[in-house]
Amino acid sequence: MPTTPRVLVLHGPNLNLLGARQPEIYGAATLDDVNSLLLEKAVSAGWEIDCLQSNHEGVLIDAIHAARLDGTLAIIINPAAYTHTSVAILDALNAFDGRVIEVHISNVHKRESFRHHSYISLRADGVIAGLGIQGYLAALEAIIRTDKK
Ligand code: CA2
Repeated sequence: MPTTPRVLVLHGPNLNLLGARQPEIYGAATLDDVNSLLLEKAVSAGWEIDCLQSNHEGVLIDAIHAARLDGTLAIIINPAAYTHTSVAILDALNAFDGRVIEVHISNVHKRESFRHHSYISLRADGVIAGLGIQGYLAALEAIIRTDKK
């Protein structure tokens, strides 16, 4: 009997504030809104989905390690500010064999120069930036269409 394919969605620090502050940059949707849309799309395609937000680097790394071992096929990650600082998250993703898609709500390339470099992009199979929360749904669509069940 084939197992249900699984995708993990990781949201980095401060993304719990989505919808509450800086709507001109990040939009009006909350993180619960994003996760509900992802859940609806995943379930209708026959996928399992886990969504986790953490303000702590180690919690995100532990979740990536768990995904290595539990059959997760793909990770969608918005590492938030850790994008620009975290060799540790890059190393964890390098130990994960499935697909990795990096998502940014804002177009980081239109913003301050320190946001132009991503450690995570050294590992990501795809990168989406500047599409607002639609970027998460585009990432999930790509995974559903291309990752074999
Ligand atoms: O554009 C993105 O998705 C970012 O990953 C968001 C990060 C930022 O550090 C990256 O450079 C780009 C910031 C996440 C903070 O999110 C907030 C949302 C609402 C209010 C305050 C912070």
